[in-house]
This record gives sequence, structure tokens and C-alpha cells, in this order.
Amino acid sequence: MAIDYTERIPNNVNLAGDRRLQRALEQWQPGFQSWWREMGPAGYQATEVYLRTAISVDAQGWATFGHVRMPDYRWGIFLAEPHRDRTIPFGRHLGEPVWHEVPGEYRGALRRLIVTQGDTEPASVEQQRHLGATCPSLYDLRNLFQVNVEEGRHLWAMVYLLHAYFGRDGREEADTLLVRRSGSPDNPRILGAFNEPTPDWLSYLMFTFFTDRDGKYQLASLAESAFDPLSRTCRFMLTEEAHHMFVGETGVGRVVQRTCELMKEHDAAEVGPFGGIDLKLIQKYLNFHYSVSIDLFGSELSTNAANYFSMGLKGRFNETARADDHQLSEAQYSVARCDGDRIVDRAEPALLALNECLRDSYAIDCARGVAKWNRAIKAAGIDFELTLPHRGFHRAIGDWAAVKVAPDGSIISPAEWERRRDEWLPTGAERAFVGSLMQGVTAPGKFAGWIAPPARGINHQPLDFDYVRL
Ligand code: BYC
Ligand code: FE
Ligand code: FE
Repeated sequence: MAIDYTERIPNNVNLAGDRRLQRALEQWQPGFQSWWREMGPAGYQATEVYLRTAISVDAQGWATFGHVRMPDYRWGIFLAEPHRDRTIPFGRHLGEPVWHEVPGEYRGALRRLIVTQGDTEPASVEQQRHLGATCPSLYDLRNLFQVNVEEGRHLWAMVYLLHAYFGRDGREEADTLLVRRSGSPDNPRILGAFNEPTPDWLSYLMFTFFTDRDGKYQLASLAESAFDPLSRTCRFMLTEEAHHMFVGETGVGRVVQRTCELMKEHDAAEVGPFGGIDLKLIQKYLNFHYSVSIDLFGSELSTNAANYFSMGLKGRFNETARADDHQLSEAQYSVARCDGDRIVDRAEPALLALNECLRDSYAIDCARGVAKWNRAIKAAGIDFELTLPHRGFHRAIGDWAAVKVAPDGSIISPAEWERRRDEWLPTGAERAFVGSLMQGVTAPGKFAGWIAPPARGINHQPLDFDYVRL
């Protein structure tokens, strides 16, 4: 299924065959464009950026690269190929054919999931809009903008579903997605992490590692959905998501590498005086971003999650590939819970523990990335290890929101928390210091002093390529 680029809205869903839907989306489009001009990347709207655009949705080179002004980016509607004779992989409709329309009784729940997913996409663009001015290189600037335009496209993906399958209330929700604003006191974005500021590039790299990775796990569980258009759209979004997480994993890795280089060069434990970011401070940023990101999985025990699963709307990570009954009517799942001043593992009904189950899949993936950074620290001969804090640390959602937990997993008093939080989370002064390092570097092939250059360029281009034409 090729993508039709002759249309006003590029798509592979034969939009031209449904005049009403096409007109409705064409009416939403100018609102999206003015949102992009108002809330998209500040200051670079007229600049040419070396971006990839989808030309087809199959694995063989779905992307084509070229210099594009961001407002001219061809945002469109791209669904992965349908799987022939696909059946529902879990829940009470297990084994039945997948749905091509929304069953009336599940309409509200499904709309809510789609709106929550859709809301995060423009939120992240809003959070990152000011970062262009302080980019560490043209390579990084281009990657930021690539992520931003793709998050804009992810919004299109959810808006398509709302318009195509939810009638008038879907169209109203699609309009509201352009009205909420990240961090707004009156009209905030829906989920916590998407209202936090992303004040500097270290925050941004942590965000793409930790928060975009929540995207991967949520999208993967929605890709299992019985509602086939949602499944197909999420499958294609996941191919884009991989690049976002690459930016985070290699980006934080490059900061770590640069810090190690400075430590060795100056034979110093602290690299702040040499324009680097101490490993201890990187750890504090990591603590912050991991904790706000694991909040995004919701409460440990959730009837919402149980219902989504039983209805067939949202599965587990790798649901189809799992070897169990895919119903979870009897199954139990071990959940870490707080019992007075101790943490105990308790067997809970697996159906209620699905948020925790997805958080576990996510945590394993995060630990893999951290281990990779640690291998680089070790290879540099430096005795330091980055660690993921305990899942109870600094939580605002679920059981852990009610207790104070140190990164090592010990339960502490509120007074001790107040006394010690500056050991674990970046202080105002430390954030200001990182902010002071953020001086825009825009000469081709040059990189800021706090981050190492990447191993290679984008799409086989050299590092001094004009990724952004200023
Ligand atoms: N902040 O039963 P519970 C991405 C609410 S990231 C604020 O535990 P549930 C991306 C919850 O809504 C992926 N509120 O929740 C990344 C509920 O509200 P009500 C985004 C929260 O429903 C980077 C109440 O607390 N996609 O794509 O089981 C850049 C009780 O909670 C939060 C999705 O999230 C929170 N953190 O699970 C760009 C997928 N957590 O009923 C993009 C769709 C919970 O009391 N969403 N609440 O009003 C879902 O599957 C679920 O809504 C959640 C929550 C997993 C988020
Ligand atoms: Fe996204
Ligand atoms: Fe993303």
C-alpha cells in the first residue's frame, strides 16, 4: 500500500474514497498547522532541516531523506499493513476476528485510551519547543526536529482514529487535543510527565530515553488491540519510536562518554570546572526522569487496566507471543507493595496487576540501557555505576505516592526525605549549572563541550553535514 502524496493529507487509507472524512480532517488540518506555528519548535520554522518522511509503510526503507522546512513536512495518516485473518489475541473475545469498527459498548473506554495516547504527542512538542536555541550541534538539532515532526504525526494518527470511528464526539476530542497545553495551570495535558518542563538538553535526552520508552510499551500493548485500525496505526508508530529512543540512549551515552574523557584528561573527580556534567549529577537527572516516567504506567492494581484487557482493547507487551491462556482469570502476579516500613512481594490477581506487569517489562528495558552506559564508564577505567532507583522512589501515582522511598528502596520518614532529597534529585543550583552549559553550537561538525560527538551521522552523512541550514 503506497502512500498517496498527491492528496492534501498524505495517507495510505484511501482517504479520497471517503469524502466526509476527508473534509472533516481537512477542516482540522489548519488548526494543527496554527498549533504547530504557535507551539512547535521556536525560531526554526523557516529553516531547512534534513528530515526523513515516510514513503511506504513496509520495512524496506519506509523513509526518504531530504531538506524540508518543518511547516512543509508532509504529516499524514499511515497504517501498517493489515495481518490477514488476524484474530483477537486476548481477553473475553480471544480467538474471534478482529474488529474494523468500534463495538458500541466499548466506545467510551476506547476513545479514552486514544485521547490519552494522542494527548502526549503534542505535549512533548510543547515541552521541547525552546530547545533549538541551545542545541549542542546541528546533528542534535536535526534529531530534535525529527522527533518533533514525528510526534506531530503521532497526533495525526490518533486524530484519524477519532475522526474516522467516533463521530461527533471524536471530532470534539480531536479539537481539544489542540487546546490543552503542557504545564498550563488551567488546561494541562492529561498525564503528569507531560506537564513537566524539559528545561535543558540533558533533560531532553533523558526524556527521549525514559519517556519515549513509555511510548514504546504503551504503543506495543495497544498494537495488540482487537480494534484493528488502532493496532495497525500503533505498529507503524513503533517504527518511528525506535529513532526517538535511539536519540535518548546514544545521547545520554555521549554525555557519559564526554564526562569520562574530561575526568581522565584532568585527572579529576569533578568535571564541572571543565564544562562537563558530573556522573553524580547525571544520576540525579536519571532518578528524576525514571520516576516520572514509571508514574505513566498508572496504579499497581487497576480495574481500568483489567477492563481494557478483558474487553480486548489493550494487551500486555508481546501479548500474542506469550504462552498462557491470554485471559488471566486465575493467574497471579507478584507485585512489590508497601507493608508498614517494609517492602514485600505479594501475589495479586494478574488481571488487576497489568499496569505493574507492563512497568516490569519497561524497567527491564531501561536497565539494559543503563548497563550499556555503565560498560562505557568501566571501559574508561572509572569506578562508578549508574543505577535505576527503586520503583517506589519519588512517585506521584499509585501506592508509592503515599510513602517516601530512598533510591535504594528503603522506606524513610518525610523528615528524612526533606533532609536528603537534594542528594537524589537535581537542585535548583545544579539545574542552573547545566543550563549555563547550554550554549547553542551551530557550526557544522562542531559539538558542545559537555557531549561527545556521535559514532556516525544520519543516513550515512558525515558529522559535518549541514543537517540544518541556518
Ligand atoms: N498522570 O487506574 P489507574 C508516549 C489517572 S507515552 C496523571 O492506575 P489506568 C509519548 C488515570 O487516568 C505513552 N493521571 O490508571 C512519549 C485514572 O484517572 P481516573 C502514552 C494518571 O487507567 C514521549 C486514575 O489516575 N500512552 O506516547 O489503569 C513523547 C487511576 O489510575 C497517571 C498511554 O498512556 C499519570 N501518570 O492507567 C511523546 C496509553 N496515571 O479514572 C509521546 C493510554 C494514571 O481516576 N493510556 N492516572 O479519572 C493508558 O493506558 C492509561 O490511561 C494509563 C493509566 C496507563 C496512562
Ligand atoms: Fe509519539
Ligand atoms: Fe516518541
